[in-house]
Amino acid sequence: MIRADDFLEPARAAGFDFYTGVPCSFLTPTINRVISGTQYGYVAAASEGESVAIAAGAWLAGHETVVMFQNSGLGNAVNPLTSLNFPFQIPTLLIVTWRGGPGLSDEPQHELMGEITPDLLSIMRIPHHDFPTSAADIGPVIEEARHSMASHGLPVGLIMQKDTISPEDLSGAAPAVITIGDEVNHCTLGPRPSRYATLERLLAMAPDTAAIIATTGKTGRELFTINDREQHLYQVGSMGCAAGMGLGVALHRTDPVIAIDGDGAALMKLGSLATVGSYRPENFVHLVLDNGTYDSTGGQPAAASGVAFSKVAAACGYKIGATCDDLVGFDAALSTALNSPGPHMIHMRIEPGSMSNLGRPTIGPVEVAARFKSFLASAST
Ligand SMILES: Cc1ncc(C[n+]2csc(CCOP(=O)(O)OP(=O)(O)O)c2C)c(N)n1
Repeated sequence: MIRADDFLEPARAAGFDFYTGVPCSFLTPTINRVISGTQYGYVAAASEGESVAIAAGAWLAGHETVVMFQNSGLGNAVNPLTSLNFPFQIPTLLIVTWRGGPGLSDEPQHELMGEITPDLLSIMRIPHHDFPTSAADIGPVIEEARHSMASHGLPVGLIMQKDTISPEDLSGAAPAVITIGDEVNHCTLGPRPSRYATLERLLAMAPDTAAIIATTGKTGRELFTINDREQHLYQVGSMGCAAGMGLGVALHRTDPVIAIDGDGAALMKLGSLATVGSYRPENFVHLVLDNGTYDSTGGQPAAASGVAFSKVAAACGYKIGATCDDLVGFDAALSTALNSPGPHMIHMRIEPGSMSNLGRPTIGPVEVAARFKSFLASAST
């Protein structure tokens, strides 16, 4: 067995300075040590897919990241790993435990994933190695992972077996206390604006220092069509990951970060509201454009139309959850969000539909990520 610090300290020296994930009993000592040591930043995610998105945001904001979870959760992370990290070339060091691993008598729910864990990583083109089990192997493994991530821009996996790390106590981990936020209702119940008109208004009001992350589908395409700027990131895939990525960025700057969701995408990773509400980045604005449908795929009714996103957000610890259904209310909600400490949720009820001459980003994801990263690096804070 090695000690958690035998791995964490050389990893820190190699530049890994941001940790996120979801616990597994095989990871308990490592996570306990990361949480207890003030030198390591850790964000507890609500799902493994969300942790991948949070790490992607932290990487865009200039950090080298480590994502830790159980191999069961690798299933939850397949979508962002394949449709966010891969196309945008966003690296992270994945520590994946190996429940159901070789020679291990484990629970039935781990049997199949235990068999396929290395193959699943390989099939996702994620290079992987055994997590080091001796002190002598740690340096070379970290160095090789760092080198691979820098040269290919892709995640690297380390598969951790049971009892690799000696026990560590958990200390200094005060549970996040949620303070229920306020709700504000600006609704007039009149005709609703389009997504396009709302995005135009957003761009007219947001300062140039704001970083804007748009969810998959027509939201990103409309944003691109209105104006294409380095401070925009169009999430072409990873449905539901806008808030997670936004959180990862927002925790590392003070200028505004605006994550634009659809109602379908927000429902897909509703747990992200709780993560945002417990880490409470004051500069975070979460805009849900709610047309009640999966508009981008043909207007099918969304899973749960009519959800009061601002109530959910306030209950999860957002400072203010505002609901609006016209541009006057939107102006008021956005002005508050940009000029007072958040996190803020703006639940904007809009008409379904899009413009006829809708464009698609002509700039590829790798370039979008690179210029967004350099925007974040060059912006004042
Ligand atoms: C994980 C995943 N599931 C499904 C899709 C297909 N898909 C792309 S956009 C979209 C609809 C998104 O709906 P919503 O978030 O409400 O935004 P809207 O299209 O209404 O603006 C769907 C289902 C996808 N890209 N990824």
